[in-house]
Amino acid sequence: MTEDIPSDHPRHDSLVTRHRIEAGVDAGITSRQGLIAEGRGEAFDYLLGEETIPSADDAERAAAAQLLLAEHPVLSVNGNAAALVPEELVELAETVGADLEVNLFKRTPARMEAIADHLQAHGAPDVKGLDADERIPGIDHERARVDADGIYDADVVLVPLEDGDRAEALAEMGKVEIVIDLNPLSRSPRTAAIPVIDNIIRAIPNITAHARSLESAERDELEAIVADFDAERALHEAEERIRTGAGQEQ
Ligand code: PTJ
Repeated sequence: MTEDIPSDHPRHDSLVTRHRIEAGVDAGITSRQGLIAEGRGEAFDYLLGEETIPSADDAERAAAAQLLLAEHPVLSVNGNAAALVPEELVELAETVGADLEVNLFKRTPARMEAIADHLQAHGAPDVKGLDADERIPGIDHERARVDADGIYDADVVLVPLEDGDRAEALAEMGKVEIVIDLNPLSRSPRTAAIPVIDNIIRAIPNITAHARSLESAERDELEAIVADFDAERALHEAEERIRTGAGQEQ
């Protein structure tokens, strides 16, 4: 179905996203709440002009540098991320040497299995999250359950479309968080070291592209990219774009 949408259609990304989420719900990957989250995301994306704004591109480059610097990076995957960008997540994990771990807000064994199988069908050699032999302290909920040798052990975690409580708890654990979220006012990107205010369907391939171009960079160059990134400014510029449309072609 998504193949039928011409790439120059003015609402291309939005329509692709919507169709993938619908298919994710039908396949038992995405929760029904995921449909609501998608609607919320679409509204913000519309206001952002459905494009990667310059400050989001900077954030995506900083995210790539941070993932390359990490000792143990982990990409956290929920039902929306799995439906929207399974192959792209596998490619990013491979490019930066990260683990993929399924972590769900609405955790059920059936969804955990379906998402792990879906990622494996898209080329993931190994998917974490099913052991769930550790807990994130400070969260009294199923989404606290993580793998001891996955998110629990990670120094850098990429968390797309996250809820604020878990984002805060991961930050409390001292993890460097990269959060992808279209809403710059949401608590999770505000907690992140690197907030990426962009649609996940554009953000993940762009982080991978940056990581590929930085693959042979020295550590001090990568460290400088991360140090130069200004999270407050990135949030502010996204909010400005949403409120005023500044920078958008009319
Ligand atoms: O699969 P589960 O059970 O782990 O549940 C996942 C969802 C996303 C349903 C759950 O975490 C949830 O309810 O999230 P929220 O609180 O609705 O937050 C989702 C955030 O993601 C909102 O701020 C949306 O604006 C944003 N968002 C939605 N679609 C996209 C997005 N951000 C980036 N790209 C998108 N395509």
